[in-house]
Amino acid sequence: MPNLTTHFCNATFNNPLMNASGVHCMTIEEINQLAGSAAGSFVTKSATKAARIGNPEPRYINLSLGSINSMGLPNNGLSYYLEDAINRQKNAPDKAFILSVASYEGYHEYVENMKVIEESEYTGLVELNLSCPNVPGKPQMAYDFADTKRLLTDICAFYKKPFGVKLPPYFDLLHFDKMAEILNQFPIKFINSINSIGNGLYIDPKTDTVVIKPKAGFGGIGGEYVKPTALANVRAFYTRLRSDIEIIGTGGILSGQDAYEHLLCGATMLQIGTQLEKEGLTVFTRIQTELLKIMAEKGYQTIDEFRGKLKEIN
Ligand code: RRO
Repeated sequence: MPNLTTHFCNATFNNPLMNASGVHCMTIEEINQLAGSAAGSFVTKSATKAARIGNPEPRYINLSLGSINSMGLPNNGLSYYLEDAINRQKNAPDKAFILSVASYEGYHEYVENMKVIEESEYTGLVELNLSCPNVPGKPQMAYDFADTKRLLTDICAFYKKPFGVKLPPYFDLLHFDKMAEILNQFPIKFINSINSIGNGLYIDPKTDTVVIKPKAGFGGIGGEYVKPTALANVRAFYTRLRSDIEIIGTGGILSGQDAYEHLLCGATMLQIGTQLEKEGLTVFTRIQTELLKIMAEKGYQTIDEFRGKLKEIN
């Protein structure tokens, strides 16, 4: 019988499945439910310095092929998630998870937030979200290559704990080359690829109306729509990043086959956003069962036997 044991950033997990940040991780109650679920680990809602209520509703809509959102970084503030993370580390030191941190104000808030974490007792993993597409007037940091390099330079000058970056999708091979070249210069432990595909538009055919209120209906697209883009991003970075930088594959994971494909492209952990929102916490057991079945059919005992081994046509 195959097993899904996963090693990621010096920690061991029963399986590679996690929530994607933003789904089921806003409150300590939701985080506790994730921690007690069949997921191998979890990530918290991207936190800003101050708590935020986010954009006006409706701001998240499930679609038949995925979802569209313009949440606008609603969260309970960094100190809420950081205090909870410190408590969790004390109570269950062998259960690793990821604290997600973002910025509403821009460049300087990213630096300030990382300073707060560096000076805290928390020593676990941090995901620096460089790709929120939904703050009106604020571009996605990781689409600005020069600013991303400057920000990582500033942060790495003082930040000495393990961290990774959440990236937006890229669509050009030169952009993969450029971003990988930047990331390879820094002691990051992982990347998470991809965030939602920013600024899509969905129209209700019955009413000729957009379906979310913020930003005239423009929002981040997730789910089935984004799987080919997500797989391409995971693969592109797997083949370009230093081998010690691990990859969290996110985007379009609805089934064991989708999970298998992300692993084949080189992902180590796997995050589920839209499908978790649609199906609830039982998604984790279902996808594990489906993935184990695929592995058994292909004769694999462990994920390490096939991770990254996507075949090309010669
Ligand atoms: O809160 C959001 O609007 C949001 C964030 Br921070 C993100 O990183 N990705 C997304 O699709 N929505």
